[in-house]
Amino acid sequence: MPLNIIHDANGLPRTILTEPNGSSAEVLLYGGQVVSWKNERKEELLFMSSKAIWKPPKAIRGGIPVYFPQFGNLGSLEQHGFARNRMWSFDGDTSSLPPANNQSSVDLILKSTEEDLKTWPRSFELRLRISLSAGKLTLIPRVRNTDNKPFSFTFALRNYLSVSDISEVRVEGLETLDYLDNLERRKRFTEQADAVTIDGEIDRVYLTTPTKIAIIDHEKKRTFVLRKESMPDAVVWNPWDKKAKALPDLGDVDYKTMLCVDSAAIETPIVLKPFEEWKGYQELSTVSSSYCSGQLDPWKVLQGYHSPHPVNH
Ligand code: TA6
Repeated sequence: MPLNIIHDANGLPRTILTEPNGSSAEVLLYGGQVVSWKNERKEELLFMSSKAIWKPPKAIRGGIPVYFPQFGNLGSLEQHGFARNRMWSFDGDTSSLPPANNQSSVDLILKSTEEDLKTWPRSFELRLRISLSAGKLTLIPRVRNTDNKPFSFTFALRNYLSVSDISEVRVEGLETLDYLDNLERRKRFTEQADAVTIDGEIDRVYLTTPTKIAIIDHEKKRTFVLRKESMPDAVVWNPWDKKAKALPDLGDVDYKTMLCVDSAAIETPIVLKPFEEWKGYQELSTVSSSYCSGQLDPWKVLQGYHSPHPVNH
C-alpha cells in the first residue's frame, strides 16, 4: 500500500510515486490514471489538456487513460469502455508479481460491479501496476476472467505525450506497417518506408508493430522510447485544429504540444477462458538526443544501442 495518499483540489484521491533521482509520477484512483510523469529536472513529460475536466464521470484528457474493455465505440459500451470513468482501489493481492517498492510503485485494481454487469455482462479483475524508476515509467496491466464463461476484450494504454511542436516530431518504428485509418472508416492502408511525421489530423491503428517505437521531439532534443509486450498494435492520434476546437475538454491550440502513441491490442481481441489472466507490459523512457552532433540515430535507439558519449543537456 503506498504511503502518501492525497486528495487534490477536486477531491480526487491520488498517490505520488517518487524515486531517488528526483523523478515523480502522480496516479489517480479515478480511472487508475497516471496524470503526471516528471523527470529528474521536474520537466513534465506527459500532456494534460488545458481544459481537462477533473470531475467524474468525465474522462480526464491527458496522462495515460486506460481503455478497457474496448477501444473505440462499438456496441453498447461508451467510447473506449468504462475503466477510465470508474474509481479503482489499491490492490493488496500482488501475489503474481514481484513485491513492489511502495515509494515508486503502486498496484491498482478495478473489479466488475453490478452496474457494469448491466452494460458488459462479464465479471473480471483489471489490475494495473505503475512503477517509476530513473528515466522510466512502467505499466503492467492484467485482466483476469473471473466468470464461468469466456470473454473477449480490446485494450489500450493511451499515452498523451508532451511534445514541444507537433510539426517537429517524427515517429520511428512504424514504417511499412499496415494500419487502420479511423479517418477513413478504419480502412486498411500501408505506411510508407520512412518515419511518420504529422502535418494534420491523424488517427491510425498500426498493426503488429515492433516491440519498440521511438517518438523524437526535435526541438526538445528528447526521444521517447515506447517498449510494449502483449499489446501488438499502436494507435497514433492527434486531433489537429478543427477536431481540437470541437472537443470541449481540449484547448484550441493544445494539439500543437501533444501526440498520443498508445500500446494497444485492437485488431485481434484478447480472449480469456474462465479464470485465465492476460498480462501486458509497457515501458516509457526518454533518451536525450542531439541532432546537431548526429549523435542520435533513431534506428540505433530502436535497436537498443546507446551512444557511448551521451549528450548532456
Ligand atoms: O484515437 C481514437 C479516438 O477515438 C479518436 O477518434 C478520438 O475520438 C480520440 O480517440 C479521443 O477519444 P475520447 O473518447 O478520449 O475523446
